[in-house]
Amino acid sequence: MTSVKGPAPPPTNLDGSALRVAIVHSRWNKEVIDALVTGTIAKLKALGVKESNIVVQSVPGSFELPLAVSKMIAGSHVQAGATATDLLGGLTFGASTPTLRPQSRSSTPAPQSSIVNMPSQPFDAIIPIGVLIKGSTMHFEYICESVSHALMRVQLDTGVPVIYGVLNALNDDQALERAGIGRGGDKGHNHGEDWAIAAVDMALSSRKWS
Ligand code: DLZ
Repeated sequence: MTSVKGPAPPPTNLDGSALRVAIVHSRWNKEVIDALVTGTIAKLKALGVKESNIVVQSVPGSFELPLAVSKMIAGSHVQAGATATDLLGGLTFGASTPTLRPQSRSSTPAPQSSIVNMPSQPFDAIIPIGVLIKGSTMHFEYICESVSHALMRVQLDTGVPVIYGVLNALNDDQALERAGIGRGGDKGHNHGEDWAIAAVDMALSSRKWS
């Protein structure tokens, strides 16, 4: 039996060509993060957002996302961070790692963003991306809850759409399936695509509402 759960089809008139969007992703659970960031960027571009108007930054873990989002919004009138063009044109998010747990210190680090400061259009939306996978302690519960509340607070305090791109998965398989890279027969669906749609949708609506 099919489920009733799921997003409605996106509006057909989403035109992101005038938008500037930021992605800030954590570096934990890199294989899943890489797939989600790639899916998000691909969908943003499919909706017309220019590669040069997609800024990508990274933070150590999901706990660091709210502060990064807050700072990026505050400084978003300047160009800071790598654009999707920088990343897709040379740097990559790194090779997939066989496990989902944090990379060992000897493995290749995720690319660091180049910082340049130039006047720029403020961000119309920001997409924090994190993958929390439940372990054997209460860590997961505390981080999931505090990060969710903090991201909502930044969104309401700043008036800039903050998309909820945090997966709270009970195990590796749930995380993989929600990034479209499931290891079973069904690869699942890349939620990064939904986050890109939500970002463009909210950015365009926010312009009308304000
Ligand atoms: C410490 C930790 C653990 C155990 N698990 C995750 C996780 O599944 N996903 C994630 O994004 N981050 C995790 N972290 C790191 C914390 O988010 C944070 O980066 C550190 O506690 C440093 O503040």
